[in-house]
Amino acid sequence: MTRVYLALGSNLADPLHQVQSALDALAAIPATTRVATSSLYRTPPYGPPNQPDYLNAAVALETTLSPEALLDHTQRIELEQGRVRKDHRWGPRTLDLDIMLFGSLTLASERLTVPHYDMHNRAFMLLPLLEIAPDLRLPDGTALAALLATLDSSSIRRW
Ligand code: PH2
Ligand code: MG
Ligand code: MG
Repeated sequence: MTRVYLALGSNLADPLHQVQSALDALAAIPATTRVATSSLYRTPPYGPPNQPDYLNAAVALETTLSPEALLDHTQRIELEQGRVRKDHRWGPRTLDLDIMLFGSLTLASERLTVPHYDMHNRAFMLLPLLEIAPDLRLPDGTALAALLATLDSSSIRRW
C-alpha cells in the first residue's frame, strides 16, 4: 500500500459539481481507497489572471497501483469530466487531478514528475494538503508546514 496525495482543481462548468463528481470517481478507482479529503477552498488564479477563481482541495489515497496505473485513472476521470487539453499553460479547466506525492517516491518520467514540480510554490496545493497531513514531510525531508510558511496564503478562502 502506498499513501498518495492528489491536488484537485476546477474553475469551469460548476467547480463544486466537478469536484464532488471527482471525489466519487476517485473513491471508485480499483485497488485504491480514498482515506482523507480536505475542505474545499476558493483560490485566485495562479498564472494568467483573466480566468475565474479556482476550487482547490487535496485528497489522500491508499493504493496498490503503480504511479503510471494511477495516472491512467486520474487522466481518465479528467477526460470523463469534459477536460479539453489546450495549448496555453495554466489556463482554465473543468477538472485537474495532479499527483503531488506518491509515498516517498521521487520520479521524473515522460508522463509523470513526483513530487509535483511546482507544489513548493503553490499555497493552493500545500494548504489543503497540510489540513489532511499536518506532519507530512516531502521525500527530501522538508516539513510541509515549513514549506507553506514561506508562501502567502492570505487570499485563500473556504469555498
Ligand atoms: N492550476 C493551474 C494554474 N493555476 N491556480 C489556482 N488557484 N489553482 C489551480 O489549481 C491552478 C491555478 C494549472 O494546473
Ligand atoms: Mg494537471
Ligand atoms: Mg495542475
